[in-house]
Amino acid sequence: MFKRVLFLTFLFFSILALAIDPVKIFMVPKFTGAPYFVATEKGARVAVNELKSLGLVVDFFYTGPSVANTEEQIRIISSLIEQKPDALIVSPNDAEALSSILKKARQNGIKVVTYDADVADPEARDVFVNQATFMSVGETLVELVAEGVGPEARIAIISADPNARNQNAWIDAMKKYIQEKYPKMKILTIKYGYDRPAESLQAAQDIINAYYPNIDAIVAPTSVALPMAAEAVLKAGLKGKIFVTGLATPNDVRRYVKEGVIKKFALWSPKDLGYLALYVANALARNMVFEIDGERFVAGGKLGLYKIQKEVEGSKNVIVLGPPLIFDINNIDQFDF
Ligand code: RAM
Repeated sequence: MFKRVLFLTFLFFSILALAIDPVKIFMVPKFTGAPYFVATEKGARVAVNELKSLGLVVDFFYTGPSVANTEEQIRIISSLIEQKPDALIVSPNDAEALSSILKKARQNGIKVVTYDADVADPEARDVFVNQATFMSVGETLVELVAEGVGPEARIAIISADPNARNQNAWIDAMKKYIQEKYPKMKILTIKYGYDRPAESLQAAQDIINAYYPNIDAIVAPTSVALPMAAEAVLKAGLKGKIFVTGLATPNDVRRYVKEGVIKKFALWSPKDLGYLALYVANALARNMVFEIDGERFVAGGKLGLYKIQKEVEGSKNVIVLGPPLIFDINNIDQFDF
C-alpha cells in the first residue's frame, strides 16, 4: 500500500514537473520576411501566451532565412540544435535536403513538427501539421480556373522550389483532378520562381512571352509568385486576357484584386496554422498527447481537439487544419494578414 502511494505521488509530481517546466520551442519557416510566414509566427505567439496563462511556459523563438534559401535554412537549424530546444517547428524549403538535419534533431531528443510543407523522410519528423488536404487545395485551384475561364483552360503554373513538398503535392492534386473532372484542360508548363520575387516575376514574364495568346490562365500556388504573376500580366497589358489565381495572403495581393487582375484566390488561415503547430509541438515536448482507443489526439487550444491521423494521402502522422478559404473583392477587406 505504502509503495503504491509512493509510486502514485512520484507519478503525480513527475507529470506536474513535466507540465510546469518551461519548454523551448523554435519555429523555422521557409523564410521569415513574408506576410504568409509572419502570420504563422503571430499565431504561434498567440498560442504561447495562452499556454503561459495556463502555467505552461514556452520559450519561443522564430528564426529562419530572410529569403528562401535551403542551405541557409539547414545552417540555421544546425545551430538551433546546439541550443537543445525541446521542439522544432519547421517548414522545409526543400523536402529532400532538410531530411538529414531534421533526423539529426530527432536523434538528439528534439521533437520535430513540420508545418506548411512536409519533409521527404517521414522519420525526420514526429508530426506534419498540414493546412488542408493536398487534394482539397488542388481541387480548389482547378475549380477557380474552370469558373474563371472554362473547362478547356490552358494553364501555366509558377511554383516555388522544385523540391517544395507542398507545392509539388498541390500540383499533383491539380493534375489528378483535371484528369477526372476537366479532361480538356491542359497544363502547358510548370516554371519555378524559387519563392524569390525577382525569379518569380521572371518566370511569369517568360511564360507570357512563350505562350501568349495561346494561354488562358497562370496559377501560382505560392504567396511569393502570385503577386508577381499578377504584376507581369498587368505590365504586359493583359489584364482580363490571362486569368491569374493561386495561393497567397490577402495582404500579398490586395492591390491586384482591387485592380481586377486577380478575381479570386485561395489560402487558409496561416495564423491558425502557426497556432496549431505550436500547440502540437508543446504537447509533444511535454508528453501531453492523449491516446483513446489506439488513436492519438492533441488539444489545439481554441481550435479544439485534433487527431494525429495515422495516414493521410500517403503521409504518416498528419494533422489537418481544415478546408481552404476563398478570397475575392467582396471579402478581402475583412482580412488583414
Ligand atoms: C509561400 C510558401 C509556403 C506556401 C505559401 C502558399 O509562402 O511557399 O510554403 O504555403 O506560399
